[in-house]
Amino acid sequence: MGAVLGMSDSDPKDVRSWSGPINNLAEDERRSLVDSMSADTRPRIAIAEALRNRWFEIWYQPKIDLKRKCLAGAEALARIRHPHLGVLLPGSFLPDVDEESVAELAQHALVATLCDWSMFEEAGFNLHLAINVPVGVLLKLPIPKLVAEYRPKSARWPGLIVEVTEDQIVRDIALAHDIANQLQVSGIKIAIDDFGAGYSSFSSLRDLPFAELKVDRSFVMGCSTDATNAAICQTAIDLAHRFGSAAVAEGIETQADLQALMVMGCDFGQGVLIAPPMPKERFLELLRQRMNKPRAASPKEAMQAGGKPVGRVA
Ligand code: G
Ligand code: MN
Repeated sequence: MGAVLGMSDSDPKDVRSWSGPINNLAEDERRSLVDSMSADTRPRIAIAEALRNRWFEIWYQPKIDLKRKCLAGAEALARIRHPHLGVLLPGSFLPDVDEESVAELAQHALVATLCDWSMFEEAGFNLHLAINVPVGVLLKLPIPKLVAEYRPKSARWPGLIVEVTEDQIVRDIALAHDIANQLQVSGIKIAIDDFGAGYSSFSSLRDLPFAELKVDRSFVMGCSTDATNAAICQTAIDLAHRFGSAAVAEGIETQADLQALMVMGCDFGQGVLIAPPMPKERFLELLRQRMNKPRAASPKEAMQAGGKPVGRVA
């Protein structure tokens, strides 16, 4: 991976890699950065068994503000660390699973992210954290009660983002609307996940209060060269802005795609080019490293001082 975000001394706008090469990753952690296992060879693990044995870990994938060139938040992603099979991605524990088990896992992720926020804040970062929860599970969980019990007490807490996939939202838009309104009271905002893959008609989203539109990675990949994908990304970004929401590109893997998305006016970006999902401890370590670096001068300040332009630290 390339230079650390904003630390390139040749181009202050370089956002190629926030994480830089991630050292200290065990071999199985490195292999699990993106889901490359085929559906037939994946081991299958029951969620209840993994929860009982405390095999679940919440990993974090940094989300970068592409305009301010700094870390904006992180998406929480569930992983199993199996004693014999190593680190497993959701393909090994989510397909065909009953809603009760998904609810238990979602509750675990909700409580973990509410608790972890304070740890990241102590490291000097006020982050917008996001979790992934299906609509059915949002209805089952006592979310206001859980948030009231576990939310950070700090007045600086910006709330939590819940990512709901577009196909689930458009299946019952009135229900999604009710849920979004109810959750707002608890400081929870909705992001529309995997946007573009759900074939919604734009008008169905008209009245839904959502904070983010997350453009599905199948359209992000190759958006610098594929005219169709570029058109879809641009349309989604413009649509988000017209609704007063932010556009997030998921799964950015190449410098060319990142550049194209920045030209299109995309607000936030995630993807292995910038930073892969990583265990909480690695994420915290990177946050602390950034805080301990002397704050870099703005490009303008650096130019005035006669030095090379440097970017933001975080
Ligand atoms: O559905 P959702 O958008 O929440 O998917 C998140 C998943 O995408 C995670 O499991 C994560 O491992 C994977 N992911 C994150 N960044 C990338 C990327 O740059 N490329 C690919 N192929 N997958 C990614
Ligand atoms: Mn997501």
